Amino acid sequence: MKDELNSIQVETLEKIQNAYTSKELQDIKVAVLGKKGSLTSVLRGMGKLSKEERPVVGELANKVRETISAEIDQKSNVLEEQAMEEQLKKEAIDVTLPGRPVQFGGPHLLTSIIEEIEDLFIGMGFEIKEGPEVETDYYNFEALNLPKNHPARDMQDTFYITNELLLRTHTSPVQARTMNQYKGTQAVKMICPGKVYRRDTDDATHSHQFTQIEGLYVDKDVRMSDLKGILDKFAKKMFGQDRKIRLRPSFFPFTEPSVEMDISCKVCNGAGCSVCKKTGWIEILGAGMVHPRVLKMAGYDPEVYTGFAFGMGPDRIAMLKYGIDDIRQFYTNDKRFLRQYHHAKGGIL
Ligand code: 2NL
Repeated sequence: MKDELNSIQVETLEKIQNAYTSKELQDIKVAVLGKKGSLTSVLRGMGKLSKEERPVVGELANKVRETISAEIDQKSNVLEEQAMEEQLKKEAIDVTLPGRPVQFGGPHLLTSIIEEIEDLFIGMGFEIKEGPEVETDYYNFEALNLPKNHPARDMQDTFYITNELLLRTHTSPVQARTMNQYKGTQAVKMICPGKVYRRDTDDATHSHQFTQIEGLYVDKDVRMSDLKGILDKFAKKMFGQDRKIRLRPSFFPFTEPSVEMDISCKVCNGAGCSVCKKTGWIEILGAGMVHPRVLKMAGYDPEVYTGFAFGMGPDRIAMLKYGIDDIRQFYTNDKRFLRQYHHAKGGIL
């Protein structure tokens, strides 16, 4: 029996030495010290021993168990430590490695231009107002002195949804709505940027959807000279202090008199080039004094109130400013095109 115990100890210690995982160690423990383990079954047979032999073998058996237990515990600690070290090695983060590059987005060129224009007019006391893109026939046409059968209301130029509803063809209805809301009780000083729609076939210079910014200043005693002063300030801030402006007579159904504004060409400084089509001037916007009928329909007495209005196209301004020759570039979202203008300022105008 002593030999048996000694060989259990020797064999088990060797197995422990060769164990590589906690599971293997656990299996060894069960196989030797467990209920059906080899050491346990030896101890069970002690009943057959003589009185003299029993304590001697008992003592040896206890020693063997303690030795094996201690060895298992120690090996278990070693294995746990190894496992931990391996895990730490696997999960190690090298904080000195360079980060993965992140692609930043940026504002669309039209957004930048619109925000720049908004800032300039906010600085001159104008409010920004927005309105619906699906409009009524009344606010888009009727209220702006474009009565039924006016050529501008042609089905060929307008996206009609029903007889009464359409996609707005300009942002003026936002202004007509504002005036209608105030009903002649207070002044209006606003600009309204937004998307507008026309039934056009898309090509390099036409888009069925583009952007517009219109401005309106209605109060007692607003004059043409106020319009000229504001537009001159705007042109100089937007295109450079050395720019001159020029007003030419024009026609719009909602203004009387109506004008178009040019700025002197920065590319050739008036000498004539391809950008200004050899005229030395570049058309930037249309404007005029609000037609008395438009004021009256919105509840403003044209004998008391006067006003000016203007409208411009950010698409056209961006194309002129950056030498862009195809309006579709703004709407086809080729990131290589858009990325060029993420930090846009300046340009050729
Ligand atoms: C252009 C010309 C213009 C207006 C827009 C307007 C609005 C109201 C009353 C009177 Cl509510 N006028 N807007 C006036 C003159 C010109 O736009 O060439 N736009 C791109």
